[in-house]
Amino acid sequence: MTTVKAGEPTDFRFTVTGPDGKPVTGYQVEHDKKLHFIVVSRDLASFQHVHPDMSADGVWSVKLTLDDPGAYRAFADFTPTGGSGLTLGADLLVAGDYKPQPLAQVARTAEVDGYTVSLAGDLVPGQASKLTLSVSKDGRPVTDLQRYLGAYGHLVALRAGDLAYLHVHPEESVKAGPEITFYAEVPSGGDYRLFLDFQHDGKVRTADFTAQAGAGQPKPAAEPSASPSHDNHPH
Ligand SMILES: [Cu+2]
Repeated sequence: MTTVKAGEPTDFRFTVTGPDGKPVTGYQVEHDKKLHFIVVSRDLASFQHVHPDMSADGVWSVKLTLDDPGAYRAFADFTPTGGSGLTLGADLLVAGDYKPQPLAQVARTAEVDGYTVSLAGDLVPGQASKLTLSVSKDGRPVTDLQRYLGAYGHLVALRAGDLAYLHVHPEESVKAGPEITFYAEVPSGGDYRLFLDFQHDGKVRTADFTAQAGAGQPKPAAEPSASPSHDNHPH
């Protein structure tokens, strides 16, 4: 268990230990990076997606500031060279007066920095569910999204309650918006938090949603299950 001081930049360091008991130093690049590091508060109100640097001996480090007291969960999402994708988690604690936020209500739109992002599609337990996020600003579709980490958007999905980390696969697109399409596989019904990173005008922004899986009508079995051309890589 790691403790961090509220509001102070911390040089956060960690290693990934391999089956041989030694720090892993070989990683495959996925979405432009060898390792993606996600930090969320346990109440799923705050979210950070950062990219630590690794030294030759396999020690990762990243400047991290956790603004508010409370419990946080960090996820390292990576693929060791020659292996398959892994997500490892660790708890971080920030001492102080903790005011947990209630889970945001289920919503189809999110506002961030003057952008409106709308969500189409439903999470369906046990199958790849197509989610389309559309970005607009001042009522106009944004059609000049910028590539960030090799794609026009990155989506992280976490299950409320146990913070299960879900792998979401982007659909390859040559169109720079307004729509960004993903396939998310949720294992169960219930509430999920979705965090979309997208870049426009040189800045990365995060739009967040609460979505409920299994809330709509069950899909008829006859519906063709399109096999998306997704890869097996995380988010
Ligand atoms: Cu990343």
